[in-house]
Amino acid sequence: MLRVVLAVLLPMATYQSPLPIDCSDIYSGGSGLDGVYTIYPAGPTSRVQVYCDMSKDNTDDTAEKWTIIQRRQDGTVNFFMKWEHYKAGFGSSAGEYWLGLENMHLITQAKTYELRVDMEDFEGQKVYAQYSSFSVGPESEGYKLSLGGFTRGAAGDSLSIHNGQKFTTTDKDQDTHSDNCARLTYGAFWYAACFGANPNGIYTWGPSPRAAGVQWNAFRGLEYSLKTMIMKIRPVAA
Ligand SMILES: [Ca+2]
Repeated sequence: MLRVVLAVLLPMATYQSPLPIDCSDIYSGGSGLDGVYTIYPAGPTSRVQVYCDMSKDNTDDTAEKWTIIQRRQDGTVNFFMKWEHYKAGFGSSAGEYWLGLENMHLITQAKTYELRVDMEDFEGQKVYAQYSSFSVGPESEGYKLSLGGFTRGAAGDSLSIHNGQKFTTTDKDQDTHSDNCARLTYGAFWYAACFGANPNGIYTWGPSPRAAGVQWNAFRGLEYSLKTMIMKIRPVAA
């Protein structure tokens, strides 16, 4: 008798619990540990592996449930990739990766998110920059970046000049420069003409005479390629 009841109830229970679209949903579902999880930005058929930063940090007691959308840390993944790769995402969710513009668009359509960029240089300085909101428009609008104001962080603001820009890759020029910024800087980003930050630049281990590294101008300038750069988002608390 019990077996019959369960058979009826279980599919209903599964149906009623929505699939996670970000790490805050996974956290709400009872998983509080850092690590790789599966999210579903476009429904049941769209499994996406993502790294969740669930741990609290020293700067903010509530800093947890972050969904990592981009991560550089050791130069093991080639980020000088074309449009289709930046659209779909690439790399390894346990290591370096880009979550993909389409996934970013779908996720940030569903809720209001804030953005934090963590970074570290090769001398051990760790800083961050935080922004009040972050969303990515549809492909039909060039995956345009909508960024809220800089709120805090010792890294300083190097991202505001990218607000409102479309995404540019080496094979798709949507920047405001007469040339292609992705080709000029060996990266791919929401370039203007060209950038204050170049998170997807070439991994070049520190001093970098050409403006082509993993850079954040307000922190170490345009001739220094950082050790780590991590972009992560979480829903703004209601
Ligand atoms: Ca251009």
